[in-house]
Amino acid sequence: MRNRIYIKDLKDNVGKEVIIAGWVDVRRDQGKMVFFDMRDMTGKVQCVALPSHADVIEKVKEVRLEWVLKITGKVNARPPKNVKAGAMNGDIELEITGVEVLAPAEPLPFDMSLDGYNLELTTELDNRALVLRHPKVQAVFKVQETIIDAFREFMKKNMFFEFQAPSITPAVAEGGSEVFQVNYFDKKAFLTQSPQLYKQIVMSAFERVFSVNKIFRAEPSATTRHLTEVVSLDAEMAFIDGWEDVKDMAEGTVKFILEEVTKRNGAELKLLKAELPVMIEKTPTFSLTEAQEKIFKEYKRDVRGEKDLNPQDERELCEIVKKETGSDFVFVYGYPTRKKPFYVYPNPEVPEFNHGMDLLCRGLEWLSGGRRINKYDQLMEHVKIWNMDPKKIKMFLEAFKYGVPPEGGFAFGAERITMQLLGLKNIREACMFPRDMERIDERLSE
Ligand code: AMO
Repeated sequence: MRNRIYIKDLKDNVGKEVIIAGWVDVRRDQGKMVFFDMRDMTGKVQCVALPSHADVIEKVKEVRLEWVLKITGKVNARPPKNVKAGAMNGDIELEITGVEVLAPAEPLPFDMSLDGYNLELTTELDNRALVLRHPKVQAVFKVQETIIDAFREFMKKNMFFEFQAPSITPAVAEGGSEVFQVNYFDKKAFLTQSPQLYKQIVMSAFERVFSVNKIFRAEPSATTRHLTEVVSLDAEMAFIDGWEDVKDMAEGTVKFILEEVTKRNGAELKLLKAELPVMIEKTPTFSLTEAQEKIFKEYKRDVRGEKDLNPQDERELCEIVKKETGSDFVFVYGYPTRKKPFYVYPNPEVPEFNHGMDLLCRGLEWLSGGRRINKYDQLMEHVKIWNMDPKKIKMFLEAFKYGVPPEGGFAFGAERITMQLLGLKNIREACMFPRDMERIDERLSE
């Protein structure tokens, strides 16, 4: 729009006539005057229609919340008694001299004011298009934007190459039944569960690689921490000495993300009353066996020998570590080899346990990764034991035929980090358009 200025720039135009455009955010009628706040992508400002502009008063009388207006007006300093210290544009207001309605809006179905907004999650999701205008909802996705941005930035700083992974795949990477099958012309294919095999192929040519892409998991249960479509932040690196190098890179990535969110999202964190998790100098790290011992010792609950940590174990371990060290984060490594995917590297000293790892924070898994098998013969052995069809992963195996250095990598879901960073109760709040068993925009049961 020609000649339009952004609301954030009004303060530099005191005394001048300007044009702004945006939405009506709050409306207040006071006697013969009409006040309303206008909102654009840069902020808010109070506008006032004075009785001296009879034509303007007549026009703005019909204006309601969320109407889209183009306003011509004079930027005035507010009288000292009306100054709102600390608020954006708290010391100025726009005296309306002309108004054009660009689009009217229907009456709002619920309270969208800053403090009055209080919706059940299902109502929020049913009304996503409107709710996205609320500053608290926007704050969540602004933080998520930083998380993804910071991941990219940290990877590039460390010489990782970004590639695009395919979403349609001939084989199941992670195993298990949590996979969507799709009709692919006259054949069957799968929506990718993870770019795992592709990041390993690309790593074998580029050394350090990362991708930001969608993964799909046919999660058959409705939990507060699972989605069926996830933004996965994936990394893979060659020439490692051991799984600890992967752990250090994962730790550095998370640390950088926390720093960037602190730097860029102060306003959003304040609005959401969010306190970021604490990462100490060296994140505490335990083998699965040690973690289970800790839980037994502290809570007298015997999970020793179990193949994995269940949600209660994850919560309790995080509580113990927080109490002992102040860290909200903890790494767990050394899972039973047979319980994890075929590509994970078995510990040469104790082959029943592997060099895979998870990063937990505030009672939940954030990230998985570890060292991978890089020698072709060992990989083929695992392909056999895991009952994989080598024809379906021919391209992956081919990379390893021709020499691949010791390597590893990790991945984490952008929604899960967003949820945990901000202390949200449900992962659906951290996904703009969540897909789950019960919803693809609309509720599937209806
Ligand atoms: P994994 O299956 O543990 O590992 O997934 C990695 C991370 O992705 C996120 N995530 C999910 N988030 C929300 N809903 C889901 N259904 C969901 N599934 C996964 C979590 C999890 O920690 N290939 C390996 C990674 C690797 O080894 O590099 C993998 O996919 O944050």
